[in-house]
Amino acid sequence: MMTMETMLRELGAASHDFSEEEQAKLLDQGYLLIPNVLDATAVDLLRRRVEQIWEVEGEAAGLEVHQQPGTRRLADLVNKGDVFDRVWMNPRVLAAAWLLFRRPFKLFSLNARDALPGQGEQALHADWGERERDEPCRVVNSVWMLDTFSKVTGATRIVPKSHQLAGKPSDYVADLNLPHADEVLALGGPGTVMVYNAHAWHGGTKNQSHDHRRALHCAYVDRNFAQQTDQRQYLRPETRSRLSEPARYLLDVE
Ligand SMILES: O=C(O)CCC(=O)C(=O)O
Repeated sequence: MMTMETMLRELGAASHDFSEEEQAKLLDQGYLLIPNVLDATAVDLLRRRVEQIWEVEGEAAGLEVHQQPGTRRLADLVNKGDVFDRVWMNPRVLAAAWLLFRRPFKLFSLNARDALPGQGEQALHADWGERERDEPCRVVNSVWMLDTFSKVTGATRIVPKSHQLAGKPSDYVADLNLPHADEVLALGGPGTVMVYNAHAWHGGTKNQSHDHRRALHCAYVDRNFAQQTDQRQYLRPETRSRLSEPARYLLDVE
């Protein structure tokens, strides 16, 4: 029978070591930027594929989860190309997620988000409801930069250490749309990934450039909770036919 530990070992995540500094960043600050997770060829393949899907899906793009004014979104990317396997099964990101969870987890969702020029700003939020005092990490997210994330292009903002607070962001902040005094921007070139404890308050900022600001969001959830995209419901036969046993475990479609 597949277990969490076997899955991590078979997908190559068990052998990933993070330095003390990286571990502190992830566990204490709540996020870690990992450069060069994707090389230029992989970024190009992913950009092409998301553009194809946007073209084909048109007005319906993103509907499986939600659409958002000022952005183009996509959902259920597990079933929309094997090019995405390198994302949701990435050993380094899975190893980082394991550091945060330390308990069995599964894929929550794999989505794309493009903040359109002049738009894309979001209120600070956590990707979970109110956090109980001492509640363990229930959700880990990762932002995969397909374009450069800068102050101008609308990098994601995140408030370090906010994942440790009980309750919800509005218990602490009067206007969640304003910049927060402690927020930092997740800056990086295409191929960089920010992994974060998704109880941490974060949000998109405005894309002030004339270009795309595309990203994939790959999230994992404590295995005892529901997925955002129910993989059993959405799994296509052609996806199932290419999945290894550990991949099926990670999707929870065994
Ligand atoms: O794409 C981003 O910069 C962050 C998006 C985000 O946090 C969300 O859509 O919930």
